Amino acid sequence: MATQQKERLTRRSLLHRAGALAVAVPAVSALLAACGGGGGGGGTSGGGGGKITIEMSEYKYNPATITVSPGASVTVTLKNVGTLQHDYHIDGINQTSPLVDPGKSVDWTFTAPSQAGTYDTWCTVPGHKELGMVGKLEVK
Ligand SMILES: [Cu+2]
Repeated sequence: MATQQKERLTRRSLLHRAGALAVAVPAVSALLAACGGGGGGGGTSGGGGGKITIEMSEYKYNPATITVSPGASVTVTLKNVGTLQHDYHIDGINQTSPLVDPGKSVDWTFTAPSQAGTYDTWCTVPGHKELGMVGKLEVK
């Protein structure tokens, strides 16, 4: 009985340790993913070969900044994970995606500005830009 109890204690502390690991690992992957957000653009800087997914919700884009090559034909998957319609407008070249319904994804292709620089992006649904639904398109 005493042995059993000891075993149970040991197992519990192991579980405890495993639990701590389980908590720590996603935190690290989240950090990596956050860093990878910019790095993910690395695939796209090749000029349209990479795939960019932008999650749209109230009232933000994730990632907020994407990086593309000058003049590239870029296809982004606009995934609306929110509860309202959203779209994606690029300042300077005045291109706007179709409106995306909640829970839907749309693949939208645009031609990146030929001039390197940072362009503002925002949602054209009234009020959303003011509520912070803005981002950046980095062209380099
Ligand atoms: Cu919006």
